[in-house]
Amino acid sequence: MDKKEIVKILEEIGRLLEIKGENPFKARAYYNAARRIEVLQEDLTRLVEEGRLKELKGVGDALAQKIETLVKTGRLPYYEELKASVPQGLLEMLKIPGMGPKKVKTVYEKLEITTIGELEYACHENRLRDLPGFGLKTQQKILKGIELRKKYTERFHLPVALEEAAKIKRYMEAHPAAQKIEIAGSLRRRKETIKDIDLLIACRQQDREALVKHFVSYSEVDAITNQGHTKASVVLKSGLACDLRLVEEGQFPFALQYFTGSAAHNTALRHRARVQKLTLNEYGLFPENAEQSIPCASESDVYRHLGLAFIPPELREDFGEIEAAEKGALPQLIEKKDLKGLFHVHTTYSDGASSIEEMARRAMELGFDYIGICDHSKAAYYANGLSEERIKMQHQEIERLNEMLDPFVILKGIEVDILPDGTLDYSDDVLETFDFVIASVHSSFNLEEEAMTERICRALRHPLVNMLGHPTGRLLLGREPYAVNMDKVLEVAARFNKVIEINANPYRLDLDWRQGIKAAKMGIKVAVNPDAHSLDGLNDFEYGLAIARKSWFTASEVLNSYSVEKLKSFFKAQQNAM
Ligand code: DGT
Ligand code: CA
Ligand code: ZN
Repeated sequence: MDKKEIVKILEEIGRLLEIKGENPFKARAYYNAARRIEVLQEDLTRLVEEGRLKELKGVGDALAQKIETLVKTGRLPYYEELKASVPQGLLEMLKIPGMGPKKVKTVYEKLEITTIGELEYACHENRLRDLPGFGLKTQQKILKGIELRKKYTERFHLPVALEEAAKIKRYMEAHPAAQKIEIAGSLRRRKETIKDIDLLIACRQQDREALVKHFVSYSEVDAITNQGHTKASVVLKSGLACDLRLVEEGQFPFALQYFTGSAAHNTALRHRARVQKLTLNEYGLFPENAEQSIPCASESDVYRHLGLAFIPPELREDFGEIEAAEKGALPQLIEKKDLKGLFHVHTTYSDGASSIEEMARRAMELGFDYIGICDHSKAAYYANGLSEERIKMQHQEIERLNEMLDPFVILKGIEVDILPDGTLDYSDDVLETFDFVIASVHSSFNLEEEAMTERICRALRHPLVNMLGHPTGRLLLGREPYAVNMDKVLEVAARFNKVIEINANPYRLDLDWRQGIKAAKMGIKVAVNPDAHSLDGLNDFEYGLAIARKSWFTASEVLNSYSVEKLKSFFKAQQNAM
């Protein structure tokens, strides 16, 4: 092991000791030893062999022995054990500018944060701002650092990708040679994360060069990775890549179908074409031995010629959509116009940034008839969870606002913590004062699968629980779901007529749509919940709506399509059914 590596390990030991909150002198001794070795003129191995390590200032017996072990064996059990004793994400967090060991220790201890993804989420929820030694400036700096780091990761959250795609689409549309233009790929399918933007344009052959040139000259382009006659690729300043493909107008429907994917859907579709003695590719749909494609004016035409109903892009994942399209059994997917209200809205009563009235008025502006306020319960002390006393205050305020804002309705909800044993942190007589109750897991993420599953199922069986919040706790690109058997959870939800949340926050999108498809088949109801912590957060419902569609949901199984009256009786019926 060379000197550089040894220096690195000694420094890391120092940082680990700091994160663990050990005696500061101990950490400092390691930093000091690292410095001494770094500037050492002599050969370190010789120093070890001659037993002269202790000549280095500040290096005592114990430290000398550890360095010796490192030099001689290339390993140090003490270091390995130390490293294994803290979550790995904490060390990664140190790479974020502004995050020193002390700060890492603070967020770990106070907020149970163990990954960069969780840290990012906590910044968005203003959780760091109020921690000792932090503040708004620090929080902003950390968030900026995380965003910079993300530029070099592989996949992106939906909002960034959608925004970048919309901008570049507008930019390309402004060119007179673009006849048709569409975003294809995973973005059009509303996958939960996106690798790159696939942009498709129809133009005349003689205009291709000009369009490629226009594309690579876009002001947001950071690097050009490919520039050809019919395609070009760039990396945008945000780190997101964008592929452009140019086709003739007649090929556009086929190319759009092809580049929308998914690859699995396309493979299945090509298979089907072959059975019908047709060849399907990005250029057309060709009968056997034919040079000319069957003309199609739209994607619907392409599907029609294959004997299929039009398959909405969100469903093109090879999850049974082709069979359903053949039988005319595709669901009538929920649409924006079906949504009458939103649940799971936080306010300044807990960790939200706006008042109940502000949230309500924004929801009215968005055209909704009601919102369900769901602040945190008392176990969520880090989020200023509500004491029984403050619940009463909040309910009085809601009643006053309801008189003022009529016919708009504010529902009294709560996001109650599911404690590790599956009980809730309010008594039944408190829970009864709400119009509805969402139960969520916010702590002890590390339970074994069986214990976690029973924890959640137990909460779901509680007669006063109406919905399960963010069922797996995942943070997209940030934190894995906790170990939970979702099949069992869905079974319990189906049996007791409980609603599963589709958390619409683009960092969560939890329930995952793959589970969502199962839930829809089982007749389980879902709610598209923005989990809004600010006025703008209300708009997140759009992402949740996309996931509800991607999960094959029709309006009738999505709670947000209910009127207030229907909702109230539904919630009552849920409780009485138990
Ligand atoms: P992403 O970019 O990873 O978020 O997901 P996609 O689906 O956008 O994947 P991408 O960008 O690699 O390709 C866009 C579409 O092009 C893909 O959904 C289907 C089509 N495609 C690309 N390569 C192939 C392929 O090798 N086979 C088939 N069947 N389709 C392909
Ligand atoms: Ca793509
Ligand atoms: Zn929550």
